[in-house]
Amino acid sequence: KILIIGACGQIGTELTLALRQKVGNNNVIASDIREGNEELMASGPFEIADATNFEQIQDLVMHHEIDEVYLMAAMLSATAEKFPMKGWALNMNSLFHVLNLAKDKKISKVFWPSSIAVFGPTTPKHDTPQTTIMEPTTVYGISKQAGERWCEYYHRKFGVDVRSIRYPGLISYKTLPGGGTTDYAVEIYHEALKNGKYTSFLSKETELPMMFMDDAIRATISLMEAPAENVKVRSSYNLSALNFTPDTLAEAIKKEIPEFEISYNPDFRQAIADSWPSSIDDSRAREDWGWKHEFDLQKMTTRMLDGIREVHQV
Ligand code: VAH
Repeated sequence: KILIIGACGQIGTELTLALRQKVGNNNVIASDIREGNEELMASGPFEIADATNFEQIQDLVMHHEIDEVYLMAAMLSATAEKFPMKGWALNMNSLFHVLNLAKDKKISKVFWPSSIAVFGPTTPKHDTPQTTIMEPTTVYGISKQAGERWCEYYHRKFGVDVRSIRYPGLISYKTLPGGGTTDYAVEIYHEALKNGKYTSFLSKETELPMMFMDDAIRATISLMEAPAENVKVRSSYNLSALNFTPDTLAEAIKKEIPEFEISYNPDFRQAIADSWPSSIDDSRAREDWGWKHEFDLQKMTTRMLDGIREVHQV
């Protein structure tokens, strides 16, 4: 059985629905600190739990006879800059609890998300390699870099089967993202449909690695299903699909909504975005477990606009 911690988040929601489709609703226990959207809550078992509370997580694992845990709970880049110690505590303690349950053989496999936020201003910005200089300048990035080191340590020292992906900015329509720097690329679609215009909090030429959520979910499940011997990277895999600027994204939206207008008013998140790569080399993921993205910018734009119209009745 699978336990998803942080099942109500931007990734957790769609990961829960996809895994339930795959292995059956009652074989996937969703848990979070608060309830999720209607579709998630109606799709199978749900438990309120605090990811930083070891006893609560251990009780869920024992009570539901869990084999695999997807730890999707985290405080993202922008919010963690406002609450550094809370962000560190949530992102690290939740990981230690799950890694220790795996070390004690109470669960057999772990998925833990990392992020391109592990890279910093001294990292090569274009086609960022799998192994390179990593001097992250955000609390979130520091916690993800430290988390990757712990995952690799628990794999090497205790044989824990933990697997991880450095997600780029993820774009989805079923849930709003929470407190990320790449959230502009989700908000813009909602605003384009609602008001026909959007003011971007990142500048016109800020190029960032991005991915449509369907690709991210497929990559996650594909990595978790790969034979253990193929998963040679036990820190976290670079993963890539698209990279674009707010200007390029606005042009793609204009192809469907010609009167759409974008303006720019960079805020504190500009400095975070400037510290991250513009594009990522994910050749290791392609070699080790056959990764290949499916959504290009126009295909994603069509899916986002159709999805928002459908889900949010715009
Ligand atoms: C954030 N969406 O903005 C997350 C992600 C690469 C970006 O880590 O913090």
